[in-house]
Amino acid sequence: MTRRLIATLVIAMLASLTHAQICVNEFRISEPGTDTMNFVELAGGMAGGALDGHTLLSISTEFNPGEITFAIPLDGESFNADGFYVSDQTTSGVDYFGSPQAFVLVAGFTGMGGDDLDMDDDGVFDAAAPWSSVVAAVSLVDGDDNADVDYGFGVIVGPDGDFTPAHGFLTEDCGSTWEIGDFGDFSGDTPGATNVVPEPSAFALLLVGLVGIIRRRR
Ligand SMILES: [Ca+2]
Ligand SMILES: [Ca+2]
Ligand SMILES: [Ca+2]
Ligand SMILES: [Ca+2]
Repeated sequence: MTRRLIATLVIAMLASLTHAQICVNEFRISEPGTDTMNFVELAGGMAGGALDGHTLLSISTEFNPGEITFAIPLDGESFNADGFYVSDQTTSGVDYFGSPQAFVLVAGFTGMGGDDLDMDDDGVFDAAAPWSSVVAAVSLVDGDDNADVDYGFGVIVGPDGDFTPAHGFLTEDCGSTWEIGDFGDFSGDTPGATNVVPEPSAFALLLVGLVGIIRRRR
């Protein structure tokens, strides 16, 4: 291998590392009673990687679609040693609405919280979006009669019956399959740590076994 080729390969490797596949990995937006445990978890970052220049947005996709309901600047923040970053309610002070919204991690944000990117609510941003790039995004939907808007962020999670999922997580960190968690049970919440698919309970396994027996008898 020539030195030039080796240098090119090293540069390509470094580029792929600095642009590690960052994802929105888990979220909680509601719970019984007063919300205290809202969070959005990012994963796939470099250990200790800085989030300077990045902003976490919540963009409404149902009521006044296109409104940047929350804009959380991440300057000074960084991924932990395992590549996770959690924006939680305690530190951000943000209590997300329990309605359809998109979580969008952007770089180079030039807008403000409260900006409405879609004044005529036609599902298309009225002007160039106020950021330089989308790093990761996920859209939450519900199952009610109010149409949800899809701004094309790619990944859609929900509905949970008629509701917006209160808790959602990828079954593998930065994988491709979302699972909807429980509204009132936080035992499956893993902010800042690897996502875990809960083991089915003994009762659920018993039910599965019974269904199998009934099916075999038919
Ligand atoms: Ca709007
Ligand atoms: Ca529009
Ligand atoms: Ca809806
Ligand atoms: Ca997690």
